[in-house]
Amino acid sequence: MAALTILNYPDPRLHKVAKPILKVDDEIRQLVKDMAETMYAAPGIGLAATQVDRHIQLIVIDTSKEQNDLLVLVNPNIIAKSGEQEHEEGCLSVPGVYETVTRAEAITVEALDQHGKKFKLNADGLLAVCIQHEMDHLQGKVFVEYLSPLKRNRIKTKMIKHQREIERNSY
Ligand code: K2U
Ligand code: ZN
Repeated sequence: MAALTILNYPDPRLHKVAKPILKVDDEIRQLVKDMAETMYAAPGIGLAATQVDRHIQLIVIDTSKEQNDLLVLVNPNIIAKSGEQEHEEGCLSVPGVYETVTRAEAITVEALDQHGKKFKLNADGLLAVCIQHEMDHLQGKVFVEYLSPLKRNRIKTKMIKHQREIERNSY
């Protein structure tokens, strides 16, 4: 198992659009294990492959209290959505920033599991928020893009300073 490096906003690689996975094989299953380890260690309740610089349609999520109920979504598609909810969101690629975002209250998502088996999932509340947040990542979208340009630019400046600090401390 390996903990992976999470890209930090405004890294341009976070804006790459992920490609569909054509074969769910052992290499994908190993990436699932590594992403899950990275997510739990962060800690977080979701992680998209885009965030670890792998531009394929793969998401891991665990919204359980015990952090022992991993959900893996390969090539996910939202086939239905309803209602609206406002929720405070964070992002492992934008550390220390929490802002309210409006998203669909309930969704139905179709995906493959880590063995390539198709499944359908109805989600609402926090799970629906998390799936929509992660699917945005696969489209190259970071949640700060829902904020005003003023707020987004302040966050970008803060994150660039944060990245320079990380690089300064790593020498
Ligand atoms: O994409 C990510 O960076 C993972 C997010 C998923 C998430 C975003 C917004 C709302 C819920 C989940 C991280 O897990 S952010 C950290 C976090 C942890 C617990 C609850 C909310 C956010
Ligand atoms: Zn995120």
